[in-house]
Amino acid sequence: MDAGRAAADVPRTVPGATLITVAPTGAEAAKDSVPALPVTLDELVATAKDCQAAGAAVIHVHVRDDSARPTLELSRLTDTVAALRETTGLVVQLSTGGAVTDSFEARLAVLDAGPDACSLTCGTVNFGDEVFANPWPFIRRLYARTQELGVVPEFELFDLGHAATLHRLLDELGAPAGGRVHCDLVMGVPGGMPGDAPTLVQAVAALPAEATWSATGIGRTSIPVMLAAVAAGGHLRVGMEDTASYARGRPATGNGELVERASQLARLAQRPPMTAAHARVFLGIAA
Ligand code: KMH
Ligand code: ZN
Repeated sequence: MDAGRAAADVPRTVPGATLITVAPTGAEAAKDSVPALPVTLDELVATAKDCQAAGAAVIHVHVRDDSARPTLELSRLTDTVAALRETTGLVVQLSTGGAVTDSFEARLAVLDAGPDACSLTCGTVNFGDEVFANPWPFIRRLYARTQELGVVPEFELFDLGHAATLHRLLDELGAPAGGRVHCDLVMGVPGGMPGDAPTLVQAVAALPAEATWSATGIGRTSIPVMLAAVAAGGHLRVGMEDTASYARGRPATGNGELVERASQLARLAQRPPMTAAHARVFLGIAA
C-alpha cells in the first residue's frame, strides 16, 4: 500500500473487535531472573504460536543473542521475521526502540530486516535510572524511512508530551505507511506517565482525532491500564516485556496466559480479539 495513502481511504474498523499485541521479550528482563522469558528463536516461535491461539494478532519483537542479551544484529532480525512469518499469521512488528544502549544508526537499520510493522517512540523519556533517547531529528528520520520502505509504524507514547511530537510528525511528513495512525500508550515506566485511568483518559484526548490506540501498563500497572483501556474503547498490549508477573507474587508462566486474560477481558467487553488477518486490514498492511 502507498505510504501516502490517506487515512480516510483505509478500511477504518473491524467492528467491535479488540486488537491484542503481545510483547513477549523486551530488552530489559534477564533470562536468569525470568526463566519463562522467550529468548531463543525456538522459544520465540513457540510463544508466538501460543499467543496467536490465545487471541494475539500482532507480535512486538526484540531479539536476544546467544547469551540472551538484547541485540539488533540484522541477520538475527531477518531470520526472526522469516521464522515468525513461516509459523504464524501474526503481524510482525520489530522494535526500533531496542535497548537504551543501542545507537540511532542500529535502530534505523532494524527496518532493513523487512518487518510488516515497527514501533516508533515519539520522544525521550527517563527510563528508571537510564534515559531512552528519542530526539526529534532521529524520530523524523526514522518516520521518513518507514514511509520510504512501506513499514507500518506504531507510535509509542511514554509521556503526554509525546503526543505533541506525534502531531508535529504527521503535520510535517504526512500519513504513515498503511494510512492508519495507530498509537500505543506505554504507561507506568518510572520516568514516564503514570499507569492509571485518569492519565489514560488525558493521553487519549491528546491524540490526533483520526488515531486509534492501545495501551499497556508496566509492572503492577498492567491490570489497571488494561481495565481502563478496555473501558475507554481502546486496544490492548500485554506480555512479558511489560510485566513478568501474572498477579502479585505469581510469576507469569509464559506470554500465552497474559494474552488469554486480555482476550477474556475483550470478550467480556463484547469486543472479542481481532484475528491477525483482520489486523492486517485494520493497520493497512499489504497482504
Ligand atoms: N527497551 C526500551 C528502551 C520499543 O520497543 O520501541 C524501548 C522499547 C520501546 O522497548
Ligand atoms: Zn519494546
